[in-house]
Amino acid sequence: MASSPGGIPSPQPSRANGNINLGPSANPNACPTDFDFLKVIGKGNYGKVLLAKRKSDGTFYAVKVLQKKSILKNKEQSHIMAERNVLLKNVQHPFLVGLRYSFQTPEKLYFVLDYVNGGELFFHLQREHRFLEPRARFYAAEVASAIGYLHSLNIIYRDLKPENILLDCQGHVVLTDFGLCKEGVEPEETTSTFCGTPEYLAPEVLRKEPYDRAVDWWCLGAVVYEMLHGLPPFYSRDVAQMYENILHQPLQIPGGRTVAACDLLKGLLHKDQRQRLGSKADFLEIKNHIFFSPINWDDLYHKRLTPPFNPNVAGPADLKHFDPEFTQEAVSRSIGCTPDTVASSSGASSAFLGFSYAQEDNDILDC
Ligand code: ISQ
Repeated sequence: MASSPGGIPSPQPSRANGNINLGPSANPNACPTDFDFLKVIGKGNYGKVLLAKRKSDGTFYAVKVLQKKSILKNKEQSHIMAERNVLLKNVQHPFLVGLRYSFQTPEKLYFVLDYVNGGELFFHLQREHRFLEPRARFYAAEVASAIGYLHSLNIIYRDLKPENILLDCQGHVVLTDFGLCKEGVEPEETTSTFCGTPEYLAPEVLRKEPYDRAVDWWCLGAVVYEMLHGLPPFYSRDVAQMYENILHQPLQIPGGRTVAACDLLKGLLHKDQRQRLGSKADFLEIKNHIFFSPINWDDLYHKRLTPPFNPNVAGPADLKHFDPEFTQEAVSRSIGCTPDTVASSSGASSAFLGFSYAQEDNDILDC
């Protein structure tokens, strides 16, 4: 079996039945009927994240369900494949969501992820408008630790934004949504494909220039800026104006913040990626910045630092921190219920041979 850069075996399609050997983490028998799908807890361009209870043991998971068709239409299949591989590589890191296993039906992809119920950082930020520096520092340090780890695996996260930063039940950061991660990027390499949220786009990305891991430090700067000031840097309601601001407007830092915080923001939000904080020694430069001097990075990694905010959840099924816009939406009967056609050698099914494929006679039996 071939190996990916992180040492996880690359998915190899078995020609006989379209199944794939995913190694020890594969669950070839998994299928949608293993779960009760309870609530929609997140929605993205290509699918939904559902709170699901595994029938066999009552364990809660966040199951990400993606329609193969819509992904294919948007030519995003390579991103999705990257997502699965990246998640498989990252189950070891304390601040990255763990992928337990993945499987597919002819029409859909399923990612069985750890369920994290402290809510989105964005949700808490919207409620409180902005955070004080110690709180912003704690989240920024946990995020930076995760990003540094991804970089050590030659992975660029690319899509760091508050919506992708969750809190666990204790208040620690958990990064999700690896759909835009770029795998196998060596330190000297750059890559020039991108789709992401405009607010956080780095100038080199807007200019469609090749970019490297420094793009993630720009995004960290954008998130820190928003945590401290309540709005993204260079923000304008007019998207064209915002692009213009990102490219040409000098960074404006409102008053009332420490010199260390201002210096960090200036360093991370440097328009020239070669002069940006983190562009030379990567995570080490961030770790050593004076803003983070109160952080003991070893304690941080081992979750020995008490989170500045306790989400106070009653238990694993407590959804109080999820936006009602998501949690009140009925779970579509199509989740696991579509009468998927039998996998064929062309079209949507065959384009996703990187997933374990649980053959079902007819998904409609799942309901
Ligand atoms: C895990 N727990 C809650 C929500 C989630 C959203 C996306 C990915 C993983 C998640």
